[in-house]
Amino acid sequence: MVIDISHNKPLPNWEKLLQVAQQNTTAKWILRTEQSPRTATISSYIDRLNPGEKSSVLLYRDTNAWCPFCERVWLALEEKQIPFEVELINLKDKPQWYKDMVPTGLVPAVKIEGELVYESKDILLALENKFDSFPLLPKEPQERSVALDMIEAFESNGLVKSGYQFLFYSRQNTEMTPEQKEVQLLSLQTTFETKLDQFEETLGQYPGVYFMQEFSLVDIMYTPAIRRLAVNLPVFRGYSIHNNDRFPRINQWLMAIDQRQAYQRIKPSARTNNLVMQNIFSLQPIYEGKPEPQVEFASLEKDYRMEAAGRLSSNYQTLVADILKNSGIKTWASQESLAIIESVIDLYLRGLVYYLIEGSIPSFSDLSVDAKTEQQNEVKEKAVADPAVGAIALAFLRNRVCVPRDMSANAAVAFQTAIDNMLSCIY
Ligand SMILES: N[C@@H](CCC(=O)N[C@@H](CS)C(=O)NCC(=O)O)C(=O)O
Repeated sequence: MVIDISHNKPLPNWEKLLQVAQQNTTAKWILRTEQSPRTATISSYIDRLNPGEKSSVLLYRDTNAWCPFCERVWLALEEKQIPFEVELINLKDKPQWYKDMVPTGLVPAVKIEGELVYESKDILLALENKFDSFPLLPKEPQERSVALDMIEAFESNGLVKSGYQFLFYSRQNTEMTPEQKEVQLLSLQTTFETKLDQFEETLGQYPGVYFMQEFSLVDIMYTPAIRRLAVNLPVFRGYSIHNNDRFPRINQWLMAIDQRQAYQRIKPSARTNNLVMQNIFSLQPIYEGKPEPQVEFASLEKDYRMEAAGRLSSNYQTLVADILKNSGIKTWASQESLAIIESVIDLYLRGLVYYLIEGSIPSFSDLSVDAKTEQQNEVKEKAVADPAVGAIALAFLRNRVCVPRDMSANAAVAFQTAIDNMLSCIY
Protein backbone atom coordinates (compact mmCIF):
# COMPACT_ATOMS: atom_id res chain seq x y z
CA MET A 1 0.00 0.00 0.00
CA VAL A 2 1.35 3.40 -0.98
CA ILE A 3 -1.31 5.66 0.50
CA ASP A 4 -3.18 4.86 3.68
CA ILE A 5 -6.78 5.99 3.87
CA SER A 6 -7.94 3.31 6.24
CA HIS A 7 -9.82 4.26 9.40
CA ASN A 8 -11.92 6.84 7.59
CA LYS A 9 -9.03 9.14 6.86
CA PRO A 10 -9.82 11.64 4.11
CA LEU A 11 -8.63 10.96 0.58
CA PRO A 12 -5.14 12.34 -0.08
CA ASN A 13 -4.85 15.73 -1.74
CA TRP A 14 -3.90 16.17 -5.39
CA GLU A 15 -0.23 16.93 -4.69
CA LYS A 16 0.21 13.68 -2.82
CA LEU A 17 -1.62 11.67 -5.46
CA LEU A 18 0.45 13.21 -8.25
CA GLN A 19 3.68 12.59 -6.40
CA VAL A 20 2.94 8.89 -5.86
CA ALA A 21 1.74 8.40 -9.45
CA GLN A 22 4.80 10.08 -10.94
CA GLN A 23 7.16 8.02 -8.82
CA ASN A 24 5.60 4.83 -10.15
CA THR A 25 5.39 5.36 -13.90
CA THR A 26 7.90 5.62 -16.71
CA ALA A 27 5.51 7.90 -18.65
CA LYS A 28 6.79 11.42 -19.20
CA TRP A 29 4.70 14.52 -19.72
CA ILE A 30 4.95 18.24 -19.21
CA LEU A 31 2.55 20.73 -17.73
CA ARG A 32 1.49 23.52 -20.07
CA THR A 33 0.21 26.20 -17.73
CA GLU A 34 -2.70 28.23 -19.10
CA GLN A 35 -2.65 26.25 -22.35
CA SER A 36 -4.83 23.59 -23.85
CA PRO A 37 -4.23 20.70 -23.49
CA ARG A 38 -2.70 21.29 -20.09
CA THR A 39 -0.44 18.25 -20.29
CA ALA A 40 1.57 16.82 -23.18
CA THR A 41 3.48 13.59 -23.60
CA ILE A 42 7.19 14.19 -24.17
CA SER A 43 10.17 12.19 -25.37
CA SER A 44 10.85 9.03 -23.37
CA TYR A 45 14.58 9.75 -23.59
CA ILE A 46 14.65 13.42 -22.63
CA ASP A 47 16.45 12.50 -19.37
CA ARG A 48 19.44 11.39 -21.40
CA LEU A 49 20.34 15.02 -22.00
CA ASN A 50 22.84 16.52 -19.59
CA PRO A 51 21.56 19.36 -17.39
CA GLY A 52 21.33 22.49 -19.53
CA GLU A 53 21.90 20.53 -22.77
CA LYS A 54 19.39 21.29 -25.55
CA SER A 55 17.99 18.49 -27.64
CA SER A 56 19.20 18.56 -31.22
CA VAL A 57 15.68 17.77 -32.47
CA LEU A 58 12.56 19.89 -32.11
CA LEU A 59 9.33 18.29 -33.35
CA TYR A 60 6.34 20.40 -34.33
CA ARG A 61 3.20 18.29 -34.09
CA ASP A 62 -0.53 18.87 -33.74
CA THR A 63 -2.01 19.66 -30.33
CA ASN A 64 -4.63 16.93 -30.47
CA ALA A 65 -2.19 14.21 -31.53
CA TRP A 66 -4.58 13.08 -34.27
CA CYS A 67 -2.21 13.63 -37.19
CA PRO A 68 -1.04 10.32 -38.75
CA PHE A 69 1.97 12.02 -40.37
CA CYS A 70 3.16 13.39 -37.01
CA GLU A 71 2.70 9.91 -35.60
CA ARG A 72 5.24 8.56 -38.10
CA VAL A 73 7.92 11.01 -37.02
CA TRP A 74 7.15 10.63 -33.33
CA LEU A 75 7.42 6.84 -33.66
CA ALA A 76 10.74 7.05 -35.51
CA LEU A 77 12.16 9.34 -32.81
CA GLU A 78 11.12 6.93 -30.08
CA GLU A 79 12.36 3.87 -31.99
CA LYS A 80 15.71 5.56 -32.47
CA GLN A 81 15.70 6.66 -28.82
CA ILE A 82 16.44 10.25 -29.73
CA PRO A 83 15.70 12.80 -27.00
CA PHE A 84 13.58 15.50 -28.62
CA GLU A 85 11.55 18.52 -27.66
CA VAL A 86 8.03 19.23 -28.81
CA GLU A 87 6.18 22.32 -29.91
CA LEU A 88 2.44 21.80 -30.29
CA ILE A 89 0.70 23.53 -33.18
CA ASN A 90 -3.01 24.21 -32.98
CA LEU A 91 -4.26 23.34 -36.46
CA LYS A 92 -7.48 25.26 -35.95
CA ASP A 93 -5.52 28.43 -35.33
CA LYS A 94 -2.04 28.00 -36.76
CA PRO A 95 0.38 30.63 -35.52
CA GLN A 96 1.60 33.03 -38.20
CA TRP A 97 5.25 32.28 -37.35
CA TYR A 98 4.63 28.60 -38.19
CA LYS A 99 3.01 29.45 -41.54
CA ASP A 100 5.92 31.76 -42.30
CA MET A 101 8.46 29.11 -41.34
CA VAL A 102 7.03 26.00 -43.05
CA PRO A 103 6.24 26.52 -46.76
CA THR A 104 3.35 24.01 -46.76
CA GLY A 105 2.02 25.20 -43.39
CA LEU A 106 1.44 21.55 -42.50
CA VAL A 107 2.56 19.46 -39.54
CA PRO A 108 4.82 17.66 -38.88
CA ALA A 109 8.02 19.65 -39.22
CA VAL A 110 11.27 19.26 -37.33
CA LYS A 111 14.36 21.25 -36.68
CA ILE A 112 17.43 19.06 -36.63
CA GLU A 113 20.34 21.04 -35.21
CA GLY A 114 18.39 24.16 -36.15
CA GLU A 115 17.75 23.06 -39.73
CA LEU A 116 14.11 22.86 -40.80
CA VAL A 117 12.78 19.70 -42.45
CA TYR A 118 9.11 19.18 -43.31
CA GLU A 119 7.03 16.46 -45.01
CA SER A 120 6.96 13.33 -42.86
CA LYS A 121 8.75 11.09 -45.39
CA ASP A 122 11.59 13.58 -45.77
CA ILE A 123 11.82 13.95 -42.01
CA LEU A 124 12.09 10.18 -41.54
CA LEU A 125 14.92 10.00 -44.09
CA ALA A 126 16.67 13.03 -42.59
CA LEU A 127 16.56 11.51 -39.10
CA GLU A 128 17.95 8.28 -40.51
CA ASN A 129 20.81 10.16 -42.16
CA LYS A 130 21.67 12.17 -39.07
CA PHE A 131 21.31 9.60 -36.29
CA ASP A 132 22.83 6.15 -36.51
CA SER A 133 21.22 4.92 -33.27
CA PHE A 134 18.84 1.98 -33.86
CA PRO A 135 18.97 2.03 -37.69
CA LEU A 136 15.60 1.91 -39.43
CA LEU A 137 16.90 1.14 -42.92
CA PRO A 138 18.75 -2.04 -43.93
CA LYS A 139 22.53 -1.64 -44.24
CA GLU A 140 22.83 -4.04 -47.18
CA PRO A 141 22.59 -1.84 -50.35
CA GLN A 142 20.22 -4.08 -52.34
CA GLU A 143 17.84 -4.46 -49.42
CA ARG A 144 18.12 -0.77 -48.61
CA SER A 145 17.08 0.15 -52.10
CA VAL A 146 14.06 -2.20 -51.88
CA ALA A 147 13.09 -0.46 -48.63
CA LEU A 148 13.44 2.99 -50.20
CA ASP A 149 11.29 1.89 -53.14
CA MET A 150 8.62 0.63 -50.75
CA ILE A 151 8.65 3.97 -48.95
CA GLU A 152 8.16 5.77 -52.26
CA ALA A 153 5.40 3.32 -53.22
CA PHE A 154 3.27 4.43 -50.27
CA GLU A 155 2.11 7.48 -52.23
CA SER A 156 1.64 5.72 -55.55
CA ASN A 157 0.37 2.18 -54.89
CA GLY A 158 -3.18 3.29 -54.09
CA LEU A 159 -3.58 1.12 -50.98
CA VAL A 160 -4.39 3.86 -48.51
CA LYS A 161 -6.23 5.95 -51.07
CA SER A 162 -8.57 3.09 -51.93
CA GLY A 163 -9.11 2.39 -48.20
CA TYR A 164 -10.13 5.97 -47.55
CA GLN A 165 -12.37 6.07 -50.64
CA PHE A 166 -14.19 3.05 -49.25
CA LEU A 167 -14.35 4.56 -45.74
CA PHE A 168 -15.53 8.01 -46.84
CA TYR A 169 -18.01 6.89 -49.49
CA SER A 170 -21.07 9.03 -49.04
CA ARG A 171 -24.58 7.77 -49.69
CA GLN A 172 -25.73 11.39 -49.93
CA ASN A 173 -25.68 11.43 -53.75
CA THR A 174 -29.36 11.95 -54.55
CA GLU A 175 -29.12 11.10 -58.24
CA MET A 176 -28.43 7.44 -57.58
CA THR A 177 -30.84 4.76 -56.46
CA PRO A 178 -30.01 2.91 -53.24
CA GLU A 179 -29.14 -0.16 -55.37
CA GLN A 180 -26.69 1.83 -57.47
CA LYS A 181 -25.08 3.18 -54.33
CA GLU A 182 -24.66 -0.33 -52.96
CA VAL A 183 -23.04 -1.45 -56.23
CA GLN A 184 -20.65 1.50 -56.06
CA LEU A 185 -19.78 0.80 -52.45
CA LEU A 186 -19.15 -2.86 -53.20
CA SER A 187 -16.85 -1.89 -56.05
CA LEU A 188 -14.85 0.38 -53.69
CA GLN A 189 -14.59 -2.49 -51.23
CA THR A 190 -13.38 -4.84 -53.98
CA THR A 191 -10.72 -2.37 -55.14
CA PHE A 192 -9.49 -1.95 -51.58
CA GLU A 193 -9.40 -5.70 -51.03
CA THR A 194 -7.31 -6.14 -54.18
CA LYS A 195 -4.85 -3.60 -52.79
CA LEU A 196 -4.83 -5.42 -49.45
CA ASP A 197 -4.02 -8.65 -51.33
CA GLN A 198 -0.99 -6.89 -52.82
CA PHE A 199 -0.04 -5.59 -49.36
CA GLU A 200 -0.33 -9.16 -48.03
CA GLU A 201 2.01 -10.32 -50.78
CA THR A 202 4.53 -7.54 -50.10
CA LEU A 203 4.66 -8.52 -46.44
CA GLY A 204 5.61 -12.04 -47.54
CA GLN A 205 8.72 -10.94 -49.45
CA TYR A 206 11.05 -11.21 -46.47
CA PRO A 207 10.99 -13.65 -43.57
CA GLY A 208 9.45 -12.32 -40.37
CA VAL A 209 6.40 -10.18 -39.78
CA TYR A 210 7.67 -6.83 -41.07
CA PHE A 211 8.11 -5.47 -44.60
CA MET A 212 11.88 -6.04 -44.42
CA GLN A 213 13.82 -8.54 -42.31
CA GLU A 214 13.70 -6.10 -39.40
CA PHE A 215 11.31 -3.36 -38.35
CA SER A 216 12.08 -0.34 -40.55
CA LEU A 217 10.95 3.02 -41.87
CA VAL A 218 8.69 1.16 -44.29
CA ASP A 219 6.62 -0.12 -41.38
CA ILE A 220 6.54 3.38 -39.94
CA MET A 221 5.29 4.84 -43.24
CA TYR A 222 2.29 2.49 -43.31
CA THR A 223 1.45 2.11 -39.63
CA PRO A 224 -0.73 5.18 -38.88
CA ALA A 225 -2.94 4.89 -41.96
CA ILE A 226 -3.43 1.12 -41.93
CA ARG A 227 -4.22 1.07 -38.21
CA ARG A 228 -6.76 3.86 -38.67
CA LEU A 229 -8.44 1.97 -41.50
CA ALA A 230 -8.44 -1.25 -39.46
CA VAL A 231 -10.26 0.35 -36.52
CA ASN A 232 -12.60 2.61 -38.49
CA LEU A 233 -13.83 0.32 -41.26
CA PRO A 234 -15.65 -2.09 -38.91
CA VAL A 235 -17.53 0.78 -37.27
CA PHE A 236 -18.36 2.86 -40.34
CA ARG A 237 -18.48 0.19 -43.08
CA GLY A 238 -18.97 -3.07 -41.21
CA TYR A 239 -15.77 -4.33 -42.83
CA SER A 240 -13.02 -6.01 -40.86
CA ILE A 241 -9.33 -6.44 -41.62
CA HIS A 242 -8.70 -7.72 -38.11
CA ASN A 243 -9.19 -11.48 -37.87
CA ASN A 244 -9.95 -11.64 -41.59
CA ASP A 245 -8.63 -15.02 -42.84
CA ARG A 246 -7.84 -13.49 -46.20
CA PHE A 247 -5.08 -11.34 -44.64
CA PRO A 248 -3.06 -13.41 -42.16
CA ARG A 249 0.21 -11.51 -42.70
CA ILE A 250 -1.44 -8.12 -42.35
CA ASN A 251 -2.93 -9.30 -39.07
CA GLN A 252 0.43 -10.53 -37.80
CA TRP A 253 2.00 -7.24 -38.87
CA LEU A 254 -0.69 -5.17 -37.11
CA MET A 255 -0.22 -7.19 -33.95
CA ALA A 256 3.57 -6.90 -34.02
CA ILE A 257 3.39 -3.13 -34.53
CA ASP A 258 0.86 -2.79 -31.74
CA GLN A 259 3.23 -4.47 -29.34
CA ARG A 260 6.37 -2.49 -30.10
CA GLN A 261 7.68 -0.85 -26.98
CA ALA A 262 8.31 2.48 -28.68
CA TYR A 263 4.70 2.63 -29.86
CA GLN A 264 3.04 2.15 -26.50
CA ARG A 265 2.71 5.82 -25.58
CA ILE A 266 2.14 7.08 -29.12
CA LYS A 267 -0.51 4.84 -30.61
CA PRO A 268 -4.05 6.19 -30.68
CA SER A 269 -6.90 4.15 -29.27
CA ALA A 270 -9.61 2.76 -31.52
CA ARG A 271 -12.13 4.82 -29.59
CA THR A 272 -10.28 8.09 -30.27
CA ASN A 273 -9.90 7.24 -33.97
CA ASN A 274 -13.60 6.45 -34.21
CA LEU A 275 -14.61 9.66 -32.45
CA VAL A 276 -12.41 11.72 -34.77
CA MET A 277 -14.16 10.16 -37.80
CA GLN A 278 -17.56 10.78 -36.27
CA ASN A 279 -17.05 14.27 -34.89
CA ILE A 280 -14.61 15.81 -37.35
CA PHE A 281 -15.43 13.98 -40.59
CA SER A 282 -19.14 13.44 -39.81
CA LEU A 283 -19.08 9.72 -40.58
CA GLN A 284 -22.05 7.82 -39.17
CA PRO A 285 -21.42 4.50 -37.42
CA ILE A 286 -23.44 1.86 -39.23
CA TYR A 287 -24.00 -0.07 -36.07
CA GLU A 288 -23.69 0.74 -32.44
CA GLY A 289 -20.07 0.27 -31.44
CA LYS A 290 -19.71 -2.95 -29.50
CA PRO A 291 -18.85 -2.28 -25.87
CA GLU A 292 -15.15 -2.81 -25.45
CA PRO A 293 -14.33 -6.14 -23.85
CA GLN A 294 -14.22 -6.00 -20.10
CA VAL A 295 -10.70 -5.89 -18.73
CA GLU A 296 -9.82 -7.33 -15.33
CA PHE A 297 -8.48 -4.55 -13.13
CA ALA A 298 -5.87 -6.95 -11.75
CA SER A 299 -4.44 -7.47 -15.23
CA LEU A 300 -3.66 -3.78 -15.73
CA GLU A 301 0.03 -2.95 -15.65
CA LYS A 302 1.04 -0.74 -12.76
CA ASP A 303 3.08 1.58 -15.01
CA TYR A 304 -0.02 2.43 -17.04
CA ARG A 305 -2.35 2.71 -14.03
CA MET A 306 0.09 5.18 -12.55
CA GLU A 307 0.38 7.05 -15.83
CA ALA A 308 -3.40 7.49 -15.92
CA ALA A 309 -3.37 8.56 -12.26
CA GLY A 310 -0.57 11.03 -12.93
CA ARG A 311 -2.09 12.59 -16.03
CA LEU A 312 -5.42 13.01 -14.25
CA SER A 313 -3.74 14.54 -11.18
CA SER A 314 -1.76 16.95 -13.37
CA ASN A 315 -4.91 18.13 -15.06
CA TYR A 316 -7.64 17.87 -12.44
CA GLN A 317 -8.65 21.56 -12.41
CA THR A 318 -9.38 21.52 -16.14
CA LEU A 319 -11.29 18.25 -15.82
CA VAL A 320 -13.44 19.42 -12.93
CA ALA A 321 -14.24 22.62 -14.84
CA ASP A 322 -15.00 20.62 -18.01
CA ILE A 323 -17.38 18.30 -16.15
CA LEU A 324 -19.17 21.24 -14.53
CA LYS A 325 -19.49 23.08 -17.83
CA ASN A 326 -20.26 20.30 -20.30
CA SER A 327 -21.74 17.26 -18.53
CA GLY A 328 -25.23 18.76 -18.20
CA ILE A 329 -24.99 19.18 -14.43
CA LYS A 330 -25.58 22.89 -14.74
CA THR A 331 -28.98 22.42 -16.33
CA TRP A 332 -30.47 21.10 -13.09
CA ALA A 333 -28.16 22.29 -10.32
CA SER A 334 -28.95 25.54 -8.59
CA GLN A 335 -26.35 28.27 -8.63
CA GLU A 336 -25.91 27.95 -4.87
CA SER A 337 -25.20 24.23 -5.01
CA LEU A 338 -22.42 24.51 -7.62
CA ALA A 339 -19.62 24.99 -5.09
CA ILE A 340 -20.64 21.80 -3.28
CA ILE A 341 -21.03 19.91 -6.52
CA GLU A 342 -17.57 21.02 -7.59
CA SER A 343 -16.12 19.66 -4.35
CA VAL A 344 -17.96 16.37 -4.80
CA ILE A 345 -16.62 16.02 -8.36
CA ASP A 346 -13.14 16.75 -7.05
CA LEU A 347 -13.58 14.07 -4.40
CA TYR A 348 -14.73 11.42 -6.88
CA LEU A 349 -11.81 12.20 -9.18
CA ARG A 350 -9.42 11.82 -6.28
CA GLY A 351 -11.19 8.55 -5.48
CA LEU A 352 -10.61 7.43 -9.06
CA VAL A 353 -6.92 8.29 -8.84
CA TYR A 354 -6.68 6.57 -5.47
CA TYR A 355 -8.21 3.44 -7.03
CA LEU A 356 -5.75 3.56 -9.95
CA ILE A 357 -2.85 3.81 -7.52
CA GLU A 358 -3.98 1.44 -4.78
CA GLY A 359 -6.24 -0.99 -6.58
CA SER A 360 -9.15 -0.58 -4.17
CA ILE A 361 -12.18 1.66 -4.47
CA PRO A 362 -12.55 3.99 -1.50
CA SER A 363 -15.87 3.99 0.31
CA PHE A 364 -17.49 7.30 -0.51
CA SER A 365 -20.32 6.84 1.95
CA ASP A 366 -17.86 7.59 4.76
CA LEU A 367 -16.60 10.74 3.12
CA SER A 368 -17.90 14.26 3.20
CA VAL A 369 -16.66 17.39 1.48
CA ASP A 370 -16.16 20.91 2.62
CA ALA A 371 -17.69 23.33 0.18
CA LYS A 372 -16.20 26.78 0.14
CA THR A 373 -18.00 29.89 -0.95
CA GLU A 374 -16.13 31.60 -3.73
CA GLN A 375 -16.24 35.00 -2.10
CA GLN A 376 -15.25 34.07 1.40
CA ASN A 377 -13.12 31.04 0.67
CA GLU A 378 -14.24 29.51 3.90
CA VAL A 379 -16.09 26.34 4.75
CA LYS A 380 -19.78 27.08 4.32
CA GLU A 381 -21.27 23.66 4.79
CA LYS A 382 -20.42 20.03 4.77
CA ALA A 383 -21.98 17.88 2.10
CA VAL A 384 -22.14 14.14 1.63
CA ALA A 385 -20.34 12.75 -1.40
CA ASP A 386 -23.50 12.50 -3.51
CA PRO A 387 -23.14 9.36 -5.66
CA ALA A 388 -25.33 10.84 -8.40
CA VAL A 389 -22.83 13.64 -8.92
CA GLY A 390 -19.98 11.13 -8.80
CA ALA A 391 -21.69 8.95 -11.42
CA ILE A 392 -22.22 11.88 -13.78
CA ALA A 393 -18.62 13.01 -13.42
CA LEU A 394 -17.19 9.54 -14.01
CA ALA A 395 -19.51 8.63 -16.89
CA PHE A 396 -18.74 11.95 -18.58
CA LEU A 397 -14.98 11.50 -18.23
CA ARG A 398 -14.98 7.95 -19.55
CA ASN A 399 -15.40 9.07 -23.16
CA ARG A 400 -13.63 12.37 -22.82
CA VAL A 401 -10.11 10.99 -22.91
CA CYS A 402 -8.30 11.51 -26.20
CA VAL A 403 -5.44 9.10 -26.94
CA PRO A 404 -2.48 9.69 -27.07
CA ARG A 405 -3.05 13.40 -26.39
CA ASP A 406 -4.20 12.94 -22.79
CA MET A 407 -2.55 9.61 -22.00
CA SER A 408 -1.37 6.46 -23.74
CA ALA A 409 -3.77 3.80 -25.06
CA ASN A 410 -2.85 1.38 -22.27
CA ALA A 411 -3.27 4.09 -19.63
CA ALA A 412 -6.66 4.92 -21.14
CA VAL A 413 -7.71 1.26 -20.80
CA ALA A 414 -6.75 1.44 -17.11
CA PHE A 415 -8.58 4.74 -16.73
CA GLN A 416 -11.76 3.48 -18.38
CA THR A 417 -11.69 0.12 -16.57
CA ALA A 418 -11.36 1.89 -13.22
CA ILE A 419 -14.27 4.17 -14.11
CA ASP A 420 -16.46 1.23 -15.18
CA ASN A 421 -15.75 -0.57 -11.93
CA MET A 422 -16.45 2.51 -9.85
CA LEU A 423 -19.70 3.13 -11.69
CA SER A 424 -20.86 -0.39 -11.09
CA CYS A 425 -20.22 0.13 -7.38
CA ILE A 426 -22.31 3.30 -7.34
CA TYR A 427 -25.46 1.80 -8.87
N1 LIG B 1 2.35 15.15 -46.87
C1 LIG B 1 2.36 15.72 -45.54
C2 LIG B 1 0.96 15.72 -45.01
C3 LIG B 1 0.85 16.45 -43.68
C4 LIG B 1 -0.59 16.84 -43.33
O1 LIG B 1 -1.52 16.68 -44.15
N2 LIG B 1 -0.77 17.34 -42.12
C5 LIG B 1 -2.08 17.82 -41.73
C6 LIG B 1 -2.47 17.21 -40.36
S1 LIG B 1 -2.83 15.50 -40.47
C7 LIG B 1 -2.03 19.32 -41.49
O2 LIG B 1 -1.02 19.88 -41.14
N3 LIG B 1 -3.18 19.98 -41.68
C8 LIG B 1 -3.31 21.41 -41.42
C9 LIG B 1 -3.80 22.17 -42.61
O3 LIG B 1 -4.23 21.54 -43.59
O4 LIG B 1 -3.76 23.38 -42.53
C10 LIG B 1 3.33 14.91 -44.69
O5 LIG B 1 3.53 13.72 -44.98
O6 LIG B 1 3.92 15.46 -43.74
